[in-house]
Amino acid sequence: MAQDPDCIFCRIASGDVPADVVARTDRVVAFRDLDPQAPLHVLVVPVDHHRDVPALAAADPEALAELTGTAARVAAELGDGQFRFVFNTGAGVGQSVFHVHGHVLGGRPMGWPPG
Ligand code: D5M
Repeated sequence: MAQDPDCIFCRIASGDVPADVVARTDRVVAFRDLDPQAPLHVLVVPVDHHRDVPALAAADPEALAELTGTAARVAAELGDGQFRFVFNTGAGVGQSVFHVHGHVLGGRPMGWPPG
C-alpha cells in the first residue's frame, strides 16, 4: 500500500502531522525522534507504507538504498558521521510503529551488545 491514513509515519511523510524534519527526498523523510535516546536521534522513513525493513527490501530496494544514504547524510550533517543504524523488526524486539523506520543514533559512546 502506498499510504495508510491510520499510520502516524505516513501522516508525517505527507506533511499532515508536524514533525522536526531534517531531510527529505521524493522517497524518504528524516525527522527527529520524539523520545531521543542519544544527542543525535533521527528516524528515516520511506514515504510509502511498508511495515518493516524486510518488506521494504522486497518491494522497493531502491528506496531502502536511498534511506541508507539519507541516514549517512544526516549523520554527517548533524553529527560527526558515525552512527548506529537500527531497524527494530517485530514487537518482541521493540518495534512499536509498523511503518519501517531506521533509527540514526549518534553523538555519544555506545555499548555492545545492545540491551
Ligand atoms: O520506534 C518508534 C519510535 O518512534 C520511538 O522512538 C518514538 C518515535 N515516535 C513515535 N511517534 C513519533 C512522532 N509523532 N514523531 C517523532 N517520533 C515519534 P520503534 O523502533 O518502533 O520502537
